[in-house]
Amino acid sequence: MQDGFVRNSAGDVNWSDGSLSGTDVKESTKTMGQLRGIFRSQEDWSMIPPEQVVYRVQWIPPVAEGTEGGLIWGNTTIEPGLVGDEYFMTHGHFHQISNRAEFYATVRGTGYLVLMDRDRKTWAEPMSPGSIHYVHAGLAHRAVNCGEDPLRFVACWPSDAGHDYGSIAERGFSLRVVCRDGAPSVIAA
Ligand code: PAN
Ligand code: ZN
Repeated sequence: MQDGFVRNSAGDVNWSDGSLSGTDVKESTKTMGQLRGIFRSQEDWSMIPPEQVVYRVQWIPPVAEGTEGGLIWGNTTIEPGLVGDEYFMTHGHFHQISNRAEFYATVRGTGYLVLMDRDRKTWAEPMSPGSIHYVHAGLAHRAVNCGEDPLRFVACWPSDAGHDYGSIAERGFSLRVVCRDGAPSVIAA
């Protein structure tokens, strides 16, 4: 084999859980303390240790974040758990550039992908292993783990999409996913 003709340009995905390996893998962790104001009940939120991990994200940026025309591959693992009657979930965001879409695909676990447009019309798509979710450009998106095991999904988004967390921090989504009689229920917020 001649040097330079065959090489791996990004990294490796373990399809059994979506995890990534390789030299360019970035990682971040979101704890309960970092999710202040996201869950409905501040009182229930304050009873959970702030260092409790809610979710982890891994991603590979083959080009610098912010670069136009590139893509980023990543995954998210949301731990199982409840804040009062509300399931553990991601913060949720709009993309900063409003015409940037995204794919999510579930690897393990069950839950919902909550989607909301700028008029606050909100709906939810069930997530289960193998489900593919196209997040249309302009929609806010949040994943919710309704199962007893971690919810793991992979995602691919444009490298210049950016993350607008402020709108969600201020007003949230207009739907919440809560546990009613042991089963998930999607209710108006
Ligand atoms: C995902 C999310 C990831 C974590 O990679 O960033 O699931 O959710 P928050 O960013 O809302 O904390 C994605 O949607 N990227 O665009
Ligand atoms: Zn996104």
